Amino acid sequence: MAATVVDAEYLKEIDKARRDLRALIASKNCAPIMLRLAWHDAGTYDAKTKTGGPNGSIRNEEEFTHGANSGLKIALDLCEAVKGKHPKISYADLYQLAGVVAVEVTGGPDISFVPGRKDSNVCPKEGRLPDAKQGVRHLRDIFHRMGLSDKDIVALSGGHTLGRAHPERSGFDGPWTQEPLKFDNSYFVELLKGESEGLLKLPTDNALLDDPAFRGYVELYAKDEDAFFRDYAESHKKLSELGFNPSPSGAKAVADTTVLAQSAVGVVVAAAVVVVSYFYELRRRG
Ligand code: TBV
Repeated sequence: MAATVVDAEYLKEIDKARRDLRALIASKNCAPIMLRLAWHDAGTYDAKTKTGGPNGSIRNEEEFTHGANSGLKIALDLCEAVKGKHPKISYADLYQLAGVVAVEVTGGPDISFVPGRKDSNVCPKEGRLPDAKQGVRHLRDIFHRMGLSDKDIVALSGGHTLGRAHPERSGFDGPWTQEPLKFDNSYFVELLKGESEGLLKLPTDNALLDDPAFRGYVELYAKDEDAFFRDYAESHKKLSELGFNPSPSGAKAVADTTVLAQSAVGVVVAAAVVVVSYFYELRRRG
């Protein structure tokens, strides 16, 4: 594993990469597949063995050729352009940043992003991501293995507000919502409406209606978009940090820049006060 040292310079690169990702995602309309990439790198995590997770291993052919990752080479290649401009940034950070930006630029909630993930070349064995053809038991097995909760399962499923299934990738076809490039709570509204012409329901989508605990969250999120955005942002952050303990230096670097920014504001305000009092004094004397 290559170390990822989060210092002021690294944070500056993260900020630039964030801007490049905004422009890339807006111009290519690729928010959905970027979100799917972030999820598939992170979603291999196993809390017991502390293996898998958001560590960039999906960039290796051994992993991106897993059946569940079909089509994701497109997203990996798009990220490569940003990596080329900001080589310091780990792939692990880059893919998670792309996921956060994808949600942001399509109108979803802001998700707090802490950098410092290390890259790994150790690919998990195939079969850790969920299988769309299964039901409630399977969803719980997979997400609880990651250390995520029932609420996380439902909130994250709302990610299907973006994008569509492609017959040549998964064998399924169609979008989940009427506006697949807008991040909102329509996934849950459509799910409760039942089958509608042209929209997709996977067996795992319908499973969210079969279980009373899941269904409670579906109903909440369908009628309260603020609740969905709040829970989604929290669950997405958890997913993006599975097995990642931000180093004190990383957290400190983030805090330092905040303090720096605050001091900068302080200096500007102080200077303005001096200038204003100077002119005030001039007028009073003149
Ligand atoms: C695409 C299924 C984000 N997800 C997607 C496809 C399928 C699934 C279509 C792929 C294709 O043909 O292009 C079959 N993904 C699943 C299933 C699970 C799964 C069944 C099981 C739980 N999805 C997701 C989470 C997130 C996504 C947690 C993100 C937070 N997935 C996602 C997007 C797209 C897919 C945005 O899994 C559209 C990509 C829990 C595109 O348009 O290219 C919701 C949940 O993980 C199911």
